[in-house]
Amino acid sequence: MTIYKATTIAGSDTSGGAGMEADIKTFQELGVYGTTALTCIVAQNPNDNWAHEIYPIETGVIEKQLATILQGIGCDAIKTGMLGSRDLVELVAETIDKYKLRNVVIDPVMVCKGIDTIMVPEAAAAIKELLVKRALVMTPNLLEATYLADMDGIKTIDDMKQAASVIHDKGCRYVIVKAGDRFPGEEALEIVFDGQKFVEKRHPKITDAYNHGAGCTFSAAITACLAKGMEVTDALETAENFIGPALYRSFRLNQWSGALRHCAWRE
Ligand code: PXL
Repeated sequence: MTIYKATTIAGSDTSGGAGMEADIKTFQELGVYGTTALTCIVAQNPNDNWAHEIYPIETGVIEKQLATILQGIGCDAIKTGMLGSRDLVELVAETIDKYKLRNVVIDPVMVCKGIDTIMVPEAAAAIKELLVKRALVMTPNLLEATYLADMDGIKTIDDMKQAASVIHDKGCRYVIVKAGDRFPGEEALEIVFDGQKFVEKRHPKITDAYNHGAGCTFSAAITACLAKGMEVTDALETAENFIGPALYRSFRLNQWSGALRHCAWRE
């Protein structure tokens, strides 16, 4: 039996809903063996309104983890999550080239829920410069897409298409711009662009869901499917079918946060 393997280069969300925890739960659910190169630890402070405190891991240690995985084990697909410095983004770019990685999913984590500004501008600039052109798939939300496409803002579907097109022109093969629940109306929207045609994906908005970790889970599901040899469009379809139930069955953790239910698709 072939065991397919997926790798995530991501931060640890101690609360368990996002980051590498979301990624390996998703890999596991989709039948793929997961490995992790940890970039930082995020602790949430219960004495300070669940404020996210980020503790970075030295780049040299991340390099060691990547050697363990890529030199020592191998992987069929790889994704990135929170990359908090230019140094680290450079390391990821070098690693993609060194190991000739093809199934590369870049989730350009630049903002966290509730914070609408780019967290680390140098890292974001490096992602735009070095990772967009190395990505098979990118999954920006509206803020990230605005930044990556050098736009002033995204307010309409046409704006989303324009952003997807600009990001594609920078070298990424498939761009998925996620509006999530940010647009008014009954539907959550994604625009997918492969350089040829725009596909509008619409899903019923899941109101009242705890969506912490949804972005990580979605890109991890795409990565798991690519690891299994699926085409991008099929991987995307499966990821959508995976995230829907996980959101519907999301649950409260405490007064500040909740989490997706990663096993909901099989219940
Ligand atoms: O959802 C963005 C995200 C990614 N990675 C880590 C996180 C978060 C948000 O909290 O903690 C490690």
